[in-house]
Amino acid sequence: MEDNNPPGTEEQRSVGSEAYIALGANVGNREQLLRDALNLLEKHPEISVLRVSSIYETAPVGYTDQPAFLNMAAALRTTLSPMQLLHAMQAMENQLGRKRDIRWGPRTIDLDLLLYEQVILPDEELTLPHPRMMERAFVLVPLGDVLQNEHTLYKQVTAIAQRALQDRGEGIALWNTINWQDASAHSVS
Ligand code: A4P
Ligand code: MG
Repeated sequence: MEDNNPPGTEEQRSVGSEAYIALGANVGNREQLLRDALNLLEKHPEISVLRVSSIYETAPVGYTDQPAFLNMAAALRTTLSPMQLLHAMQAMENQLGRKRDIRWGPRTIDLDLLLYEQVILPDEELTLPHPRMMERAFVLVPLGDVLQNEHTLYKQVTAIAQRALQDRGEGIALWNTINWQDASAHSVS
């Protein structure tokens, strides 16, 4: 099979692999940081942002003495390998001012790779599926918005997400909804 599609074309939306990522921010202008991250992803010649979830405000999990997060998820199509995609995401985190100090602590922007096709990878540098995703409502609620209905995890993810949204104790509330087509058309760099 020949793979000579120039990057950034419409054709790129139908070639490459499907990946799902989680985005989180709890420092600074949280919503703008999420939008900036989406714009950086879309600008990358080997990444297309196919669908974005709503934005949710979520109570901090793990290290709880920190501000509330905004969390969302996105479905991507990419011609990068899983490791190349992780490195591209880490470069974007750095570009958006991410400093790594406290693990699970406050962050301008956190980009986690949740799923890459059906790839299973036990590497410490990149574990797929993301090792903590199924325990975290702040990941599963937005993921449920963008996961394809045919995906093997769809039923499980949306069942947990629905319960979490109904149960106020999970600390997850709808914050805003992005119209991604409009957002990308009017994006400022
Ligand atoms: N790594 C391994 N697998 C992956 C993967 N699938 N995706 C490695 C991304 N990274 C992966 O990540 C630490 C290391 O994990 C990296 O070296 C990478 O090679 P990091 O982003 O540098 O550090 P981190 O974000 O502090 O750790 P981590 O594990 O991503 O933290 P979590 O588990 O994401 O927790 N509460 C709410 N409500 N919302 C949140 O978004 N986030 C956290 C962070 C805690 N509490 C939260 C939220
Ligand atoms: Mg992370």
